[in-house]
Amino acid sequence: MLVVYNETHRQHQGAGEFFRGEMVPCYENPRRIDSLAVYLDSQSFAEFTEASRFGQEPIARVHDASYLDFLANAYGRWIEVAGDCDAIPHAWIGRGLHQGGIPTDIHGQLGYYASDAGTPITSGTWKAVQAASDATVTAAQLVRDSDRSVFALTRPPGHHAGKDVYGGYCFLNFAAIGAQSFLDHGAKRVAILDIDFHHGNGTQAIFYDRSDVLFVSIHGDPSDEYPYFLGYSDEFGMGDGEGFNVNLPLAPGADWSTYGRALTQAIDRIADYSPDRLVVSLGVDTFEHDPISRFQLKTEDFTKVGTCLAQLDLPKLIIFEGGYNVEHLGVNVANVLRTCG
Ligand code: OKP
Ligand code: ZN
Repeated sequence: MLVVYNETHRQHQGAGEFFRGEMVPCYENPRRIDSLAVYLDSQSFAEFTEASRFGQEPIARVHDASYLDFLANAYGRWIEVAGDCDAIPHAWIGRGLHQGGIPTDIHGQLGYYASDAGTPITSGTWKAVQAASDATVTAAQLVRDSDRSVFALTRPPGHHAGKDVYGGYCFLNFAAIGAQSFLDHGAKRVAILDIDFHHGNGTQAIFYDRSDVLFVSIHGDPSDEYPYFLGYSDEFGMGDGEGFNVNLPLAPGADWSTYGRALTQAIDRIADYSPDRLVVSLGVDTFEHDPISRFQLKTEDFTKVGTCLAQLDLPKLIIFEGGYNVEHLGVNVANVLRTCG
């Protein structure tokens, strides 16, 4: 399998995230990709290639121009008032306490565009997420050209980013950028299967009123898991998108017997949609020893995940999302990639 890799991810390196009342070292850090890349490089099925440059255009197909302008300049504006440290908001919009305007102050803008306090903007964040978008669009192009599955080895993850909102370690939604890029190159129907432990709220929201993208997600029940406010089973899509959003939340502790059934359901729905292209948001934070998640998949279960995915007989654009047990990331991801077709 082709693996699109870029070094620039390293430029996004947050010092800490706010969790349980204190700053803790970021779970989402460059060691994740370092460990994963070393492992994949040792596997004969993985063939590394570099990303090409596509610039802002494919990003602007998904995200608002004003949001991209904010991301590009946020850190520079932050250090003028806060000094050389990561930018994190301290104030948010409360329900019913906002008429729609965007404040001019950097603190106000951080609160306007952010959804949580766990997603620091650092000096290199904008460079890193642009490079990750390039890797994604390169991978989509390689899927089209080669008719084979391609893995975009990127970080930070993307599936919590909405068209004008960041959070959950995510700034740009790479699954959405990849799906839109397929549509812009002739696909009529694209399915996105999100198997990260956390619900892909950003991806869902971006495509919620559209029928040209089917979004299917298996994740921890949001009533007691991040992202809390979306991911429930009664979210079916709206307008033209009604019937094209499928959430399969599972209770904490789900192991293969439960997870495998949900995956079969997800795959049946996707097969039924008969997409031209398939994007997989691959998080391996469903692993039993993930430090921030609560499913119980074992390393050998990821081979079963891949084998199930192989039933969808389409080349896949596979995007790396979550997975925070740095030591076991490589083997878990490789077990999916080796078997998924
Ligand atoms: C991103 B992805 C732990 C609290 C949870 C946000 C989790 C974002 C996960 N620090 N904070 O879906 O893997
Ligand atoms: Zn996750």
